[in-house]
Amino acid sequence: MDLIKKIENRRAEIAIIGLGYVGFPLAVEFASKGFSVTGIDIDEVKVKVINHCGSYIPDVDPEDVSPLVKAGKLRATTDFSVLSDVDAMSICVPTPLNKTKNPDVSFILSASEEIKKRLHPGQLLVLESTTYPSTTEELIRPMMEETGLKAGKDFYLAFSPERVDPGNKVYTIRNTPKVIGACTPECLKHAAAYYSQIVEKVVPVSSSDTAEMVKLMENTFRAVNIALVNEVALMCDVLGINVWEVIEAAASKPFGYMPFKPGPGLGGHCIPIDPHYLSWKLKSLNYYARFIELAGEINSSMPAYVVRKVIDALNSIERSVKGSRILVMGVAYKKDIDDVRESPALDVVKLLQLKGGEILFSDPFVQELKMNDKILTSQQLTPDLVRSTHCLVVTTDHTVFDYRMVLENATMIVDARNAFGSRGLKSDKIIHL
Ligand code: SAJ
Repeated sequence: MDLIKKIENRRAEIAIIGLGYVGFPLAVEFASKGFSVTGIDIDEVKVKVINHCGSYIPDVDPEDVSPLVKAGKLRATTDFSVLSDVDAMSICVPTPLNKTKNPDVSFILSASEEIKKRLHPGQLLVLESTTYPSTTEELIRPMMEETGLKAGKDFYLAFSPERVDPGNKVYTIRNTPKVIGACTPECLKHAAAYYSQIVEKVVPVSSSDTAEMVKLMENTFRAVNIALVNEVALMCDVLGINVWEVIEAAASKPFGYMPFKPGPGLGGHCIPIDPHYLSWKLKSLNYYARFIELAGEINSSMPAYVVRKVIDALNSIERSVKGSRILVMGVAYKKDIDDVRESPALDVVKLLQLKGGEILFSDPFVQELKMNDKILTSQQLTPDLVRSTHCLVVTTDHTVFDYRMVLENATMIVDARNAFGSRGLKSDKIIHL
């Protein structure tokens, strides 16, 4: 039976390589549609949790995992040899930056090597990991065609960017349109048939390069606009204007404007990283992506700006950072999630520690942090604890915090997220961005 038929009657065997915040939900989605899905990850802990019907991703409910595992529709393994028996696979491995802020596609390459060993006619491969334009066409395609098999004839190859927004309850895999670009029309047809089983809308584009660029455009758009609004915060500070009032009023414009908010910097595994994949690729083609580089400079200067606000706050009560007890509220990279990757709050903690402050943190989603060789554990936010501090810093505005209690008991507060102002809580002891 040909692959499209197998996909359409959900008989295709599927593998999802990489079971992180992209791969694990994707595996669950395909399995819940009736496909037999094998998740592959190098992390044995992830594999064990899944095979025991559990979940380590807040957006994936164990209640959804359990029936799928018990029905034999979903399983996980560290063994890539299963790829010999699958018909279609999505590669969802990380694409970080290395120490010199250059793209690290080693995870894509090692997954591709494993696929190549088992590549056989009739298989569909889709890369989902965010990467620079030409990765699919110039890196993966030649690797696979070294086997003698041809893309579009013997196997099918496409790129389809992930659009997972961790914690977003409104937009899920199902109702988020899926962009797909492929190496040949036949490849596109197969990839579209594959994803049409789990998403409402597929958005085909003319090539895998185009699809790779779509994703980078989306995330560069965010990084640049966040940098712009961060610079507006710096300008308003100089002008003595409340930037939050400016932003709120600007957002009343019903067209031609999109509200972004200043903050302590840019966190997460995508927005701070993806644009540098684009600027790196362009540099190799002698083009300097000025907006991306400038946005990076501004966004990464925000933690130090927050620390300057803490110094001002302590100064107003004739204290220095050294010898003061400072509590950081929220260390995840954005509110109501547990992920601390690239979180600017970590930079704020590090900088304050280096200035000699006694730094505590409170984050209901994060139990402990290892900072400057110190292990910090999350503190319960109680009136006594708040009273015992000289200054609190809101770096992540988790919904669950009791802002009113904090305001009643705090000496000074630096609010990097307008967490108090947005709740109508005003006071002279609050210094905002
Ligand atoms: N941030 C601001 N101001 C803003 C918006 C965000 O400072 O106005 C900060 C956040 O606090 C966070 C960082 O930027 O530290 C990234 O925030 P994000 O909302 O972009 O969240 P991510 O990185 O978890 O997810 C994004 C997706 N988010 C949205 O579209 C809202 C989406 O861009 C991608 O699907 C995803 O990255 C990805 O995986 O590429």
